[in-house]
Amino acid sequence: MLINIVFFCIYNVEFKIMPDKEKNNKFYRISIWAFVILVLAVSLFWILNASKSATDDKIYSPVNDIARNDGAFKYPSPMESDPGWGEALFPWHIVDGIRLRGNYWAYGLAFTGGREGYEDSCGWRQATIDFGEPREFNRVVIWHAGDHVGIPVYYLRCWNDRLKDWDTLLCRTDMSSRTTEFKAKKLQSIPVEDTFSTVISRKIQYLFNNCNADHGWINEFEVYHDAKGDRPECLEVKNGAKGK
Ligand SMILES: [Ca+2]
Repeated sequence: MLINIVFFCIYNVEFKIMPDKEKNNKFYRISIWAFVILVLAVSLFWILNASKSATDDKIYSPVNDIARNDGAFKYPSPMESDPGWGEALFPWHIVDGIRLRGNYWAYGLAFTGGREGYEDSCGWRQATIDFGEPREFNRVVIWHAGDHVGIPVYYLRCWNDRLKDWDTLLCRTDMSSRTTEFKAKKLQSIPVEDTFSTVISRKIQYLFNNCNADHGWINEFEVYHDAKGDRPECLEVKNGAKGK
C-alpha cells in the first residue's frame, strides 16, 4: 500500500514532464527502492514473528517441571523407557523441555508395535522418568505427537521402593475423547494431563497398550508438584481430567 502511494505521487508530480531517457532512469531507481523497501518490510515481519515464536512459553515446559533435564545433569533420566522406533528414538527428547516437534521429523520417543506392528507386535509399552531421588508430585502432562492420542488404555504408576514394585496411580481409557478439542485443531503436539493425590517416589511411569492404536509417540513428559490451592487449571479443564 505504501509503495503504491509512493509510485502514484512520484508519477503524477514528476513523471509526466520528464524526457523518455530520464523517465526510464527514474523508473529504475524507484523500482529498485521499492524492491529494497519490500525486502526490508518482509524481513522485519519475519524477524518479529520468529522472535515472538521463540519466546512463546507454550513451546517450552515451565521451570517447575521436575522431570525437565536440559542435558546438564544425570537425573531426571528417561533411559528406563522402552526403546524408540524409526527415526524418533531419542528418550532424552521427552525431558528436554521442548513440547513441539517443530520441523524436525525425527523428534521425541516413538514406540514399536501399534496398529501397524512397527518393528514388533502391539502390546504394553512404557516411558519412565527416574528422578534419581524421591520427589513429591501430583500432576503429569504428557505431550503426544499430533495423532498419537488414541491410546485405548494407559496407567500412571510410581515406584514403591519398599515393595520393589510399581504402585498404580490411575488408569484411564478415555484419552481419545479427552483430546477431541485439540485434535480438531490438528495441533502438532497434544497434551494429556492427569492429576492425583500427592505421592513421594523416585520414579514415575506412563504404561500403555498400543494394540488398536497408533504406536504412541511422546514429545515431552512433564511432572509437577502443585502446592495446595495452586494448581493451574487450563489444561485440566480442556482435557476434562479432574484427577483424584
Ligand atoms: Ca521434548
